[in-house]
Amino acid sequence: MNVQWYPGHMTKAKRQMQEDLKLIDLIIELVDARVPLSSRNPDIDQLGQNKSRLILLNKADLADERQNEAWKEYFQSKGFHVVKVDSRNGAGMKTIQNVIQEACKEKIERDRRRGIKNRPIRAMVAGIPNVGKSTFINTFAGKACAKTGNRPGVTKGKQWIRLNKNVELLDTPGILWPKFEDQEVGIRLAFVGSIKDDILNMEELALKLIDYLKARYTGLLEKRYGISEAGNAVEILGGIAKARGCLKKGEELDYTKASGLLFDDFRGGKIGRITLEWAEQEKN
Ligand SMILES: Nc1nc2c(ncn2[C@@H]2O[C@H](COP(=O)(O)OP(=O)(O)OP(=O)(O)O)[C@@H](O)[C@H]2O)c(=O)[nH]1
Ligand SMILES: [Mg+2]
Repeated sequence: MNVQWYPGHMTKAKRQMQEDLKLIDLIIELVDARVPLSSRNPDIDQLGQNKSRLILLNKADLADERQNEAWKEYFQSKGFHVVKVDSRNGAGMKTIQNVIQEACKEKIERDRRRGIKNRPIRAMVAGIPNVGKSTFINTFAGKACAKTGNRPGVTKGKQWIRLNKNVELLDTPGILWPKFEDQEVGIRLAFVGSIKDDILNMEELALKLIDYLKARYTGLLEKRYGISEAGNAVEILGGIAKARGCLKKGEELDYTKASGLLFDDFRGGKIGRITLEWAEQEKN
């Protein structure tokens, strides 16, 4: 988890992905519903040409439901199949089965024309670190899954998980690299916990989150902490510190502790269902 990506890592991951893609029909791409664009991999569209594509808005339970719908439409308008899911409690899993058939309609047709019967759809799960790939695979595959063992004839002898008679899943999730050029992307990924906290200035980050919440989700901080949102971000963070008794020796407010607490609450969905980038802004 929380892999640090260097150019060498990215080259290696890209090569691995290219190899894996040769074996599959469908890419199941997980994105974090709170940051659906920032949590996408910049190269996947190019790498995944000619493959059926399914985007899962994972952690939909933590994101704003109105935005979930807006993002679903957004990706559908770009030609993707989309399902909202909560991989922890399994919401959305039943829909996926049908959507997979729909997404792979052409392959199924092609097989039929060639007289190939019952060749399962082969899929792989891909996404950036911490987006929920392992959780999704466990929930989706469930207990019924059986590893189908090495396939003869496949160079590397990959392991497959048989989900049912129609679908097989490549058992190594493809870990993708996020985009790094845009600092705002890095900040949003840090908000949701996809970048190591200890390399970041948590207080600075907390102030940014407070500014965003105050503007876009007015009143949620007031409600959670019983504080006023009237002041600037530093004052609000001070208010949270006071409300939660985050104090250093000598009664001085402990902003670092308050920042940690704010992020624990935010990432745990305690402040509310919050989306950090809005689909409306991406329409054009
Ligand atoms: N609330 C919520 N939490 C989720 C969901 N899916 C995954 N998580 C949590 O997100 C965290 C990361 O999940 P993993 O499944 O380990 O993510 P991953 O993509 O396999 O991460 P790497 O193996 O590091 O690439 C865990 O704490 C999960 O419990 C979801 O749909 N909703
Ligand atoms: Mg994992």
